[in-house]
Amino acid sequence: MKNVHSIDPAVTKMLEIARKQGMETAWDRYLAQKPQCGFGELGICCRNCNMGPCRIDPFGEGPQKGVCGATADTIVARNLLRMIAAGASAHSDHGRDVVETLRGVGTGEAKDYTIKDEKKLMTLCKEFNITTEDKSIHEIAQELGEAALEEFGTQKGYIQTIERVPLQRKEIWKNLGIIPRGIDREIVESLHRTHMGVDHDPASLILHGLRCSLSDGWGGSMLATEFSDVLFGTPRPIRGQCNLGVIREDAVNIVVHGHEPVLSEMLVEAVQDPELEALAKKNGASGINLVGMCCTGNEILMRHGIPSAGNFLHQELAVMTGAIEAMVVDVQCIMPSLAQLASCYHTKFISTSPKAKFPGALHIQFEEHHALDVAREIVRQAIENYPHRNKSRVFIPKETAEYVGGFSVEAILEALGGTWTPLIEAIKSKKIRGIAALVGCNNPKVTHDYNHVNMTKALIAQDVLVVETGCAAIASAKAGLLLPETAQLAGSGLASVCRTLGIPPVLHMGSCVDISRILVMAAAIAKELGVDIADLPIAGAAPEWMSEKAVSIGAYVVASGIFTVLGTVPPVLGSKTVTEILTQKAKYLVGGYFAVEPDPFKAAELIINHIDEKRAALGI
Ligand code: BF8
Ligand code: SF4
Repeated sequence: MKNVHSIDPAVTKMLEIARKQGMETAWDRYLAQKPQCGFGELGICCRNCNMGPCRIDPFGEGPQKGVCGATADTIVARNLLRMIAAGASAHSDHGRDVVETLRGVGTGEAKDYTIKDEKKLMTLCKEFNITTEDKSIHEIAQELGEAALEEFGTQKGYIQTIERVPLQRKEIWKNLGIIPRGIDREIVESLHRTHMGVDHDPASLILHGLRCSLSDGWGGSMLATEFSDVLFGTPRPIRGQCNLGVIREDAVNIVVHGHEPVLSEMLVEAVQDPELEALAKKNGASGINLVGMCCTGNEILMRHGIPSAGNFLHQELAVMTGAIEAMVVDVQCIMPSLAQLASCYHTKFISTSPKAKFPGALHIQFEEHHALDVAREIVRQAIENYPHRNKSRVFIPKETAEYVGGFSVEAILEALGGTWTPLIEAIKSKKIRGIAALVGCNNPKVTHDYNHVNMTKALIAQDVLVVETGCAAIASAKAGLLLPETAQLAGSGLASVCRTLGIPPVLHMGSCVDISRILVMAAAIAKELGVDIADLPIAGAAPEWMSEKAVSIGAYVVASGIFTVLGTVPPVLGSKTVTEILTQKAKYLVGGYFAVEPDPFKAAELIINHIDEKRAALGI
């Protein structure tokens, strides 16, 4: 699909507003960047030392080596490893903040947080070999928090959550030497290996990339998910509204955008404060309307049914409605353009993380030891900004869609009646042909939401149960695909399972760190069947990915044995060797491998063929 920015009518309307008001968006800046640097696209430029920058001539006429002698293979593999390390560090640092909050609950420092899922707390204690008898809940939380913090720098040789992996998989990792030894360690070693003059062998660099990514998927991200569940509750199915139409003309609108639920959960609490509610009314508003965006939006959507104003490419458009009193952000996927854009409206752009500052933003630092006070101050600032809204500039597109989110592994198990057997039976009888995980971002290189929505539809039509996270899940929510009624778009087998269980054919499993939920589910099904994850009729896809986190995700999904289709081209094609390892050799090494397919219908076919192959091998 060419020359169309988005399939979402709300986006099309807002882009018209942007044009009329002379506002610039990511789509404009993308066009201004074209043609994008060919060396960068192929991954063959290196700035890792000051003898460079160096680049390799892709046509074979110019230089084929950097000043140090590094070849295209080395440069591409090094760049890829750095992307993985950056992605893994983002997820894992998020995980660390959540774990620290739990420890803070234990010590009493994080006094505004509580423990919402004691059962999960106890289960995790068992996993981390922590005894709980005769200990208070606070002592337990502190001890578990400290044990989990150790995982980042553990010296015991491997991270604890690796025990969740089926034995066959662990054996593969052991033989390849890629069991992650500690979360921070793998990231640090990635930077060491890619420093000038260290690791130059593309296979060695990629193997370490897999190890580093595993410390994210089975480590940092998994801790983020599990500890968020302990603190904020394990999600259960919940209904809500989605898209820019959730912004209200008569209310104080606060958008919370970014990733860490440690902030968004406190805002959820603060907006319920009767005093602030009264202040909003005093300032002429009907109330306070908190809406989410991107993954932090997913976190509060999953647990509270808070409306989501949209996915990654909606962030600028939300400000352009002219009805946002505060855009509150923490970390990751926040466009720095928001600062200047907000200054063209009355919107306060409020940064909160000591790690993420933006020139032009109002910085109100979020501190976990007085979290609720900070959240209240942010809400107060938003309320007091309401009278500054220029009503003549307000345009809110009407589009909203209903969704059902909240499918944690626990919720799926409950829907199945407490065991995996009904799901496994449905797979065996081919009512469910297989499972596909669609995850990842938006990217102005491709028509917004087009790949997500069309791939999802194509897969469910062929009886593939789709599980989603991140901006992919929001795309489906906006398209109305996250509803039990969507069963009518599914093949007859999948539709019958959905009707029996009362679930949608597309399950929203959370934010991007919650891809760890998908791993846990895959591991559980594999263990139940007595096979490796790589033997299951499952696949992954990132149809519109853009972030380095997505690179880490792709790597750990593949390393976990799962075939993965990418919808935008990764910067690796400058090396035949690296491309071959990722798309072919990986299959023999770890079971999973990558394919690149920008067409969502063809990508769905690749997944279905893969699922059928796996079914045949299992004899089902
Ligand atoms: O972690 S899907 S654009 S919001 S990176 Fe970002 Fe991509 Fe959205 Fe969440 Ni994930
Ligand atoms: Fe060039 Fe080698 Fe330095 Fe990279 S590490 S910039 S290829 S000299």
